[in-house]
Amino acid sequence: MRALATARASGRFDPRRRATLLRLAAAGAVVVAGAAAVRRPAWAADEHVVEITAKRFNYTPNEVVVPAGVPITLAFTSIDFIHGFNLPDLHLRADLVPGRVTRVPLGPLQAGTLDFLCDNFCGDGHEGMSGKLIVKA
Ligand SMILES: [Cu+2]
Repeated sequence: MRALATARASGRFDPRRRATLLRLAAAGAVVVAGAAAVRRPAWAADEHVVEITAKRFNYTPNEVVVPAGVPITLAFTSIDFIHGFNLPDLHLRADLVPGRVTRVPLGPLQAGTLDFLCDNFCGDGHEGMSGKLIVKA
């Protein structure tokens, strides 16, 4: 876009250049759409990933045990609603949009138990939609 603006400002605007820029923008849109269609990203080899499914009105699993001192990533898939993930002790939250994997990197954690919950109202059982992240030394 900067090239287009520069060309306009200088009075040297070339219609062929505009067509090329439009083709590049269209190609970029196709690449972005293709990346969004990839449902499950590849994890790095040293990443401790826990996959969790969100569904009215629970997380599966709803108790997760992870090792302390190792970078942890939670990978959520919602199957029916834009549920929330809120981990108050770490001041973290995310929207869990159906059809995509929502990665929540937590970094290395100290031993203890952290509670998490859904913070998007998802129906009559919403208040009970919660889980525990148990970090073991
Ligand atoms: Cu909810």
